Amino acid sequence: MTDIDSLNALEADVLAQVAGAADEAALEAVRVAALGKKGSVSEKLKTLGSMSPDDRKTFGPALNALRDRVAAALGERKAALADAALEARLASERLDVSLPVRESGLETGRIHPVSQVMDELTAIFSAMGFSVAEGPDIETDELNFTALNFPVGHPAREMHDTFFLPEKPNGERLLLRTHTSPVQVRTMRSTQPPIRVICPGRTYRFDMDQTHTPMFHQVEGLVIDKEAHLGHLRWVLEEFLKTFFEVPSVELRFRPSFFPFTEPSMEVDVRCRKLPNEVRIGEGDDWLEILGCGMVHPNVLRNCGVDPDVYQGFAWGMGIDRIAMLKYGMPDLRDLFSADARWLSHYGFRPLDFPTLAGGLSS
Ligand code: 2NM
Repeated sequence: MTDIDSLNALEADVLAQVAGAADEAALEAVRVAALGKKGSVSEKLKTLGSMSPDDRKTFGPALNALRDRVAAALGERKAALADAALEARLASERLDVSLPVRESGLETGRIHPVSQVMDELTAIFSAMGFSVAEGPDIETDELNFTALNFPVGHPAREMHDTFFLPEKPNGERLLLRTHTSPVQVRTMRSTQPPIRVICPGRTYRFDMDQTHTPMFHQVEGLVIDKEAHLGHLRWVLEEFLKTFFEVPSVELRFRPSFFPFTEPSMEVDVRCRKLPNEVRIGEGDDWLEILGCGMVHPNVLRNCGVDPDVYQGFAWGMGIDRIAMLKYGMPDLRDLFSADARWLSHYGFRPLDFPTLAGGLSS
């Protein structure tokens, strides 16, 4: 039986629970217990159907008004709790705007000096009309040796301490390239002369001591044209070294040498001053061996589909790691590959300072 007193008692009880709900979750539980499908208020509303018409006239409006007041109270309490929660969060989460800004990767990241020097080489030789070619680190014996006039069984192959991959079932033995010259072979075989190309990249030799690492970086250059000669080679090397070391002039000394892929072959020294903690290029009374070069051997041209009776060319090769150390005063070769973040933050370059001839290579 429903009467006004029990409705008043029910309303007082629900409103007391609404007022007492400590957070939004507790308030939701109160809402479900009162207005949910089986809630106390909903159950009362369901009794209207079985009432006499007179009772329904009395209790219908009373119950609906009760439900509306409960709903309104729930809404108000919910808003008050949300406000309080926000206030508490604002009070607890404080931002100290005087703290330094956390740097992004663009600020803290550094370009490795070897990458920087490769970018410098690319900028310098591009300005001279060279393009850049790359090839795979894993090569065939034919491309790394045979095409380059290192005959099978020739002792010249032993000058390179080669890393070989396990022999394949067909007897082929791939290797880690010992120089970037196979890229020049690929270029000559795929390109009609004239050719002007540099090939920077990783190279591998089984050698490890104070001045050698089993992986190192080389850049080799190649020019093929009808009248390319040693005078052009000398000019290219001088221009390159002047620009790279950012000095007004360099002096070179050519000594006869031997490489299987060039004839004649030469080793090149550059005039320098050796100081206790640095080497200054372009001045002084010392000489520093810096690269090897020569006229491309006719056998190599033939092996690469270039007619040696029509074309000739010159090539050179040098170690990138060593010229990077010389230019940027890094004393120990092994530091280049030690992956030490502190070393890199000291010797590395900012990512957006890309070297250009116009903007200054290293400034
Ligand atoms: C060197 C020294 C001399 C060289 C020769 C060639 C090719 F493919 F044209 F035959 N590439 N690189 C070369 C010549 C490399 O490195 C010390």
